[in-house]
Amino acid sequence: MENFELFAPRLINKQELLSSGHRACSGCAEVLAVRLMAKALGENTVIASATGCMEIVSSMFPTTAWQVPWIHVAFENAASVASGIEAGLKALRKKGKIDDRYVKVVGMGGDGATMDIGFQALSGAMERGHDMIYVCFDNEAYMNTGIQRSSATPMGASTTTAPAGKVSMGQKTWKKNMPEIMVAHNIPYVATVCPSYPLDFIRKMEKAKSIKGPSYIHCFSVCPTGWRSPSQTAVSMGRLAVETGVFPLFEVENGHYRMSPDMPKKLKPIKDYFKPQGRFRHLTADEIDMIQEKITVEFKKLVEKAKFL
Ligand SMILES: Cc1ncc(C[n+]2csc(CCOP(=O)(O)OP(=O)(O)O)c2C)c(N)n1
Ligand code: SF4
Repeated sequence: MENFELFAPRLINKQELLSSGHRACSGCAEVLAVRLMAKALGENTVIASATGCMEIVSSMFPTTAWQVPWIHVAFENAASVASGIEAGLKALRKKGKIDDRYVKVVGMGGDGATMDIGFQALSGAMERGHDMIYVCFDNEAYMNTGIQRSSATPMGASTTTAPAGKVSMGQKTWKKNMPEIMVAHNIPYVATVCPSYPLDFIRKMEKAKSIKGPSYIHCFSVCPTGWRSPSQTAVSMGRLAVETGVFPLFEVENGHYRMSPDMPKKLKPIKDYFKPQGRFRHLTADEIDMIQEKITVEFKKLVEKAKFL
C-alpha cells in the first residue's frame, strides 16, 4: 500500500475527463471504471455510448459530466456509430479538412448493449478491422431499466425477470463468454479489467489505445444496487470476483494469452464472493458447489491457454 501511494499518483493522469456531480448510485464501480477509462485514454478521444446506466447518469439534459466529445446513441448501435466516426475521421484527415492529429474512437455499452442487442453491430465492427476500442461495462444485468437478466447474468443470480423462488434458482444459464467470442474475431487485443485493480486497468487501456486496429476490453463492474450488496464494498467485491476466479484478469495479444500478475496462485472459494450479495443469498450448498465446479474448470482452461505463450 505504501508503494501504491508513492507511485500511483505518478502513473495515473491527474486530469478528470469524467467530472464529479454525475448521478450514479453511491458505490457504483461502473462509473469508477468509466472515470479510469477516460483518464487512461486522455483528451484525444471520441466516445459513442449506448443507452444504459452510464449514459443516464452522466448526461442528464442540460448537463454533462463528459470533458471529451461523447455521443449518446441507441441501445444497439454503439459499435456501428464508433466505426462510422473512425471511418469519417480518416476520410476528413485524408482530405486535409481536419488536423493530422490521432484521435482514438471508443464504443461503450453495458452488458445488455454489448452482449445481447448490440452484439451484431460489435461483431461487424471488429471483423471489419476498424481502429477503435470497444469497452463493455459488465454489471451482469440490464440495470438501468430495473435489473432484468442478460446473457451476462451469472448462473444462480436472482433478477426481476429470472427471480429466485420455489420453482427456480434464478438465472438458469451460464454467463456468455464474451472475451472468448472477441478472441475468435482474431482482433489484435482483448483484455479483461476491473476497477478494483486500477494500475492493471490503466495499463491495459493504454495498450488498447496504442494498437492501430480493433481492441475489446471487458470490464467487471460491481453494481451494489442490482446485486443487493453494501455500496462500500464495491471495490472489495471486485477483488473477490478476481480472487475466486469468477472474473479472471487476463489479456490476449495477437492470440497469445497472458494472465495478469494480479491473479492469485490459489483461488478463494466462490462462497466468499456470493455471501455478501443479496442476488445469490437463496442458493443452496449443492447449487453453490455446482457453480464452483464450473468456475474451477473454466479457470483451469484459461490457465492452460496462458501456458502456450
Ligand atoms: C431497442 C431498445 N430496447 C430497449 C430499450 C430500453 N433500455 C434502455 S437501457 C436498457 C438496459 C441497459 O442495460 P445494459 O446495457 O446492461 O446497461 P446498464 O444499464 O446495466 O449499465 C434498456 C432495456 C431501448 N432504449 N432500446
Ligand atoms: S444501477 Fe448499478 S450500474 Fe447503474 S448507476 Fe446504480 S450502481 Fe451503477
